[in-house]
Amino acid sequence: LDNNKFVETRFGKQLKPSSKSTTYDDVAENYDGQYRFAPIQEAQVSRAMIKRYFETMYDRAISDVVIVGAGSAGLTCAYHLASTRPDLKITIIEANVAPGGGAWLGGQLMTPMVIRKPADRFLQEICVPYEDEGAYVVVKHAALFTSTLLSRVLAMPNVVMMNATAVEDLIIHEDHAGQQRVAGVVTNWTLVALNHDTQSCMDPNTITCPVVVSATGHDGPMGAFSAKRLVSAGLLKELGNMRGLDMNRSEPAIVNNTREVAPGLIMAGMELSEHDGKNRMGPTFGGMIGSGIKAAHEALRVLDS
Ligand code: AHZ
Repeated sequence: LDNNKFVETRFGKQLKPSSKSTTYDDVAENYDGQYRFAPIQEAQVSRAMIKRYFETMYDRAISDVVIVGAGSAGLTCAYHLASTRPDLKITIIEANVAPGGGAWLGGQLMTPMVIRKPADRFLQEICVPYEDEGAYVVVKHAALFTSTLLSRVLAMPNVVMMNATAVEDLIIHEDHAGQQRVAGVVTNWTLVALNHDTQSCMDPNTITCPVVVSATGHDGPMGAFSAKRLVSAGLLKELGNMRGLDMNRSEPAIVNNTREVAPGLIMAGMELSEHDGKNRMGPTFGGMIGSGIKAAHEALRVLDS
């Protein structure tokens, strides 16, 4: 990296903004009136991606924290963890091609996003503008929140995100006293994970880590993954199942109960509603922010214990 081109900000190293805007004419002027690109060979493109991606996979096969699910809870957790502890290797696994979970819209395909106080403080921290309505604030488009948070998280040097990759199992070790402990995740390309019944052998990969944060949302095609796996693995008797919508009960309940639900496994966001049997809140996102921050604190507590 040419360090002269970057500035240190509180969000990490960022490109210095250019003093003048780039126009077509500026660029074309330097190339006889034609906009030309520097030449490249196709293999260079492949190698540029392959080298970095597989070196990253090699490195992150041992991570400090794996966050499963890049929705509002998982991303908030990643931001808080990565910014407080730049020394930690934080790896986010997201089953979808597009990270962000349900936070691209405010509710029922409508764009404004409602966040109840005091979670507005997180918007100030990551510099997302909003309208103040007293007890709650409104961001003009949920995508402004999610894209800003994503860019902050991905700019941090200690964060890696692997999209289109599903966690399809947990690594569960047993110590000499017979105590079971989550010790990492089992991953596969999402397309492979969805096609296990059509092919005979598509073995998965693994990432080991002392702490997994699961934030896979409420039940759906892939959601509540770890909660359901805890049941089938015998670590949880039965799912609590998400209860009906009650904004006033649900948000504090999700935040305050964000915790290590099994040794080595912290659960955050709406996945917890399925685990514990808590109410949903619908399109108010303060609970997801609070839960993500609490999950980061819990992860640090487990790492430091
Ligand atoms: O793709 C999923 C989404 O991006 C991802 N995910 C799920 N299973 C996965 C797996 N491996 C990897 N096995 C997986 N990734 O997890 C993300 C979950 O994001 P979300 O937005 O669904 O959950 P959240 O808990 O961060 O936010 C919930 C938002 C809701 S739902 C709700 C209601 O229904 O009442 N209210 C709010 C605020």
